[in-house]
Amino acid sequence: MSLVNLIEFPMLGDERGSLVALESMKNVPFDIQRIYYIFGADSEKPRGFHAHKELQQIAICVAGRCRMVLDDGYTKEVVWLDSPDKGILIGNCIWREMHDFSSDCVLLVLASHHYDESDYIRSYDEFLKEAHKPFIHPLSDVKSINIGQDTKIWQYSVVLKDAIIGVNCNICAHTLIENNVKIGNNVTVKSGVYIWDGTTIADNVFIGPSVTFTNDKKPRSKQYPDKFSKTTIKYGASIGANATILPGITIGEHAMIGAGAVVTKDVPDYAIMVGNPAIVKGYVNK
Ligand code: T46
Repeated sequence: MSLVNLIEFPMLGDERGSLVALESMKNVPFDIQRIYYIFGADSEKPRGFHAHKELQQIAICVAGRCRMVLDDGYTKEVVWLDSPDKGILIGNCIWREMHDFSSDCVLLVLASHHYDESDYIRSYDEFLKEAHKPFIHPLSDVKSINIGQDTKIWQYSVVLKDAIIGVNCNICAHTLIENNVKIGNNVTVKSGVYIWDGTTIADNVFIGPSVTFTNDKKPRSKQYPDKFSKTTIKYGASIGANATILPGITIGEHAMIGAGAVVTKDVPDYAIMVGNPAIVKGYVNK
């Protein structure tokens, strides 16, 4: 999706000249709380260099032109503002810079909130942190604060306090992650997966929907083993939908576990496992 969200305002012109009307919640998608304008800006002195936590704005060059740079922490885009009937909508958490003001430039800005310095993020590093902060869906229950940047945790997922989840993971809806669980970076956990104490999942692992992990070889209600068996899924392994991983198993790097397989023994690196009990069907190459 482009960062440049231009709004074209209808020109209500006639032979006497042009007129543009800006109306809250009509052609301006927020309540206008403040209007300011920048003029007499020095073309050699760029402005902006900040983002806002909440503020939404529309900037319109009602005279002259300037070059705006927008940055969402992933990509940058450049747009020339040079027309009084064209406004750019700048959402929250977008870094903006204004450059190359023409001497006649008047930059009009409509803002969704009153001026509040505490809403500014003026350090680029702080902005990047904010832009890449994990997304925790409001319908999830995430107690851990050890969730890496760019990770997403979706609806009806429960993550207990001591779980550790790396960067850029996708933890889909309806998952449970217990305390003594360590998940690396770039891991996908599809829906319906419960990850119990004693499980370590390395970087780039894919866990398909409804994969079943276990950590107790002889489960009895209200009788607990001295310690729960450990499960280790190594770098780049994939586990197909509905596979069951019995307690104490290590799955090797890049291994591929077929859908519905029941894994009863450690899996070598690169092995393709299928069936119940799962057997080596072949090997994937790098
Ligand atoms: C933005 C870009 C497009 C106020 O007291 N009230 C105000 O409403 C505004 C906008 C600014 N100020 C004070 C704060 C500073 O002491 O005016 C001074 C200059 O503001 P700033 O350095 O933030 O100006 P720009 O041109 O770098 O940025 C402005 C807006 O602040 C900002 O929200 O998105 O224009």
